[in-house]
Amino acid sequence: MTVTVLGLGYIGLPTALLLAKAGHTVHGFDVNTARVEGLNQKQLPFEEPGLEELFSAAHENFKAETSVQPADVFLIAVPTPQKDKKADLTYVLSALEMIKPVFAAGNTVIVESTIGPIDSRRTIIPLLESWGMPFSYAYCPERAIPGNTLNEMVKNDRVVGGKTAQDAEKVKDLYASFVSGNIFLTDPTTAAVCKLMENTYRDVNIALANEFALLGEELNFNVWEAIELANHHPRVHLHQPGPGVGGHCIAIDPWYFVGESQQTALIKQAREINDAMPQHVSELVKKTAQKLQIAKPIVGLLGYAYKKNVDDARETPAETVARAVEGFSTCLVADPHCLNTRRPLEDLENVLATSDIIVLTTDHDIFESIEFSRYSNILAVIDTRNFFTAQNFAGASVENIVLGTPAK
Ligand code: SAJ
Repeated sequence: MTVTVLGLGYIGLPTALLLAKAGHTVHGFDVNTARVEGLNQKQLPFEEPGLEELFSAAHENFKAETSVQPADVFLIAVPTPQKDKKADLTYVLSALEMIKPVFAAGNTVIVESTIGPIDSRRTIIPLLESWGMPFSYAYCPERAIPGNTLNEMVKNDRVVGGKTAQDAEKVKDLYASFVSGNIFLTDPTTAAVCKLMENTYRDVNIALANEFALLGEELNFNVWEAIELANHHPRVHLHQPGPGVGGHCIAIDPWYFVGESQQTALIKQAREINDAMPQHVSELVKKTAQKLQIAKPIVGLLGYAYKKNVDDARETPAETVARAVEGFSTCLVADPHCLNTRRPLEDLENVLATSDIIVLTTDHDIFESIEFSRYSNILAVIDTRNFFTAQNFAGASVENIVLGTPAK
């Protein structure tokens, strides 16, 4: 098959390369010409385990292009930001506009971008129908987690939502060329709802864990220990509290239900609980500064990425924590994983050597070796992920405040 992949980001690029490695001829298209040129000079635009090796194995069948090439299949993996609690389809619609001039009767369009529950039925399929040619269509939500994208793209089960049963079968065959997991067939609306439910499930459960963390601080118990013990029950799988929810999925997708229906009280409440966590972390910092009697502390945030061991800072709660903390402190942020962020980041050693209060925002492995005894300037550490151990504090006289545990 010849496949044109539109959008060479966190999902589109690995998908394009997996298709190329499976033997398809793949044209990658991105509106960012610098990214296209970079790829053709073998420069990858972001970090992802195994991506470099995959790129070397696949590059003979893959070419990045600055215009949309004709193909049997057009796969759309462009961003769908949130706008008014709905998926903003601007980039999907503009990708479709770019496909139109090269589209031929019988071609297939696949959308992988996260869209609202009824967007295929309400907008995308009618638009394709208006072109007046026979076509196949499927909505196939991506399910890969940043940091383990390649593995999950190959091994995870997939849901293919075809406009017709034949469309679904056709698209299943394409995915089966690189997916070893099961591929389940359904209609586009069910496929979209399924994707949004997966991330909403996680968001609601993280909100529950965060609420338990607030209870831990109020009622004087250690939420981390309580969750660990509760999870020994065979039917309980509590999630972990933290400084809030980031990333381009869990913090956004639940809104796509809220934007379509009034019957979303729990989903909305969970979003609000998780969105309030950065402010709570900032309050912990403020209280600590007051206790230490430092009028304008230097606060060092460790970690800017939205989760451990990735360079991805989309919707990161660390940015919200930093903005809140800046109201009463000088805030420095260090993250050796993140290189191209809008916020200027500081050198890790510099942050450790100058801060009065350290806040662990992202549990990157590289922070495991920090020895607080080496920095006499640090008076308190606020750990929002229950990350540091006694080893990090050996020989140090630092107050260790852990989110969701009794105030000392
Ligand atoms: N987090 C917590 N507590 C937890 C788990 C996560 O606070 O117990 C936080 C993380 O620190 C992070 C955020 O939630 O800030 C989200 O991280 P994540 O690792 O749970 O998920 P994502 O956003 O990286 O990827 C998710 C995945 N969805 C599910 O696990 C249901 C992935 O499979 C999807 O492909 C992806 O969303 C997507 O694109 O939709």
